Amino acid sequence: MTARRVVVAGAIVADRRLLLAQRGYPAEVDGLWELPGGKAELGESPESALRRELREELGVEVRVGTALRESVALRHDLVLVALRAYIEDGSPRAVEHRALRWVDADELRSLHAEGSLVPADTAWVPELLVDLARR
Ligand code: DCP
Repeated sequence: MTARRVVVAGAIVADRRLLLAQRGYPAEVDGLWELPGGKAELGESPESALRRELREELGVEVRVGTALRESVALRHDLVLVALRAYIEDGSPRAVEHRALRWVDADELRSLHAEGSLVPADTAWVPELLVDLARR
C-alpha cells in the first residue's frame, strides 16, 4: 500500500465569516474559491504543515484547532483534511492566491450553488455552515 500524503486546509472562521482564497492555477480550478492550505512535507504533522502553509500563503500566524469530520481522497495517495484555525498574528494577504474574501453563511451557500468552490472543498460546506452559525 502506498503511504498517503496529507493536504491540509484551514477553516478560519471569525465574526461569523469564513476566509476563502481564490486559486489562480491549475486551469481547471482557476478562479474557484478554497480553504487555503497545501501539502504536508514528509514527516511534518498536519498541524505544523497548516501553520507553515498559512504563514507562506496568507502571512499570518495561526493556532490550529480541531479537524472537520469530512476528509476527501484527492487521488489514491493524497488525502485532503481541514483543520479549524484561529489567526493569532497578522492580517491575511493574498500572497499566492488571486484574492481573499470573508464570506457569511449566505455567501458560502451562493458560491456553492453557483459552482464557484473548488470541487473537493464542497464536502465541508455543511460543517462550515454549522461553524458559521456559532462563531
Ligand atoms: N486542494 C484542494 N482544496 C484545498 C487545498 C488544496 O482541493 N482547499 C488540492 C489542490 C491540489 C492539492 O490539493 O490538487 C495540493 O494543493 P496545493 O497545490 O494548494 O498545495 P501545494 O502548494 O502544497 O502543492 P504544490 O507543491 O504541488 O504546488
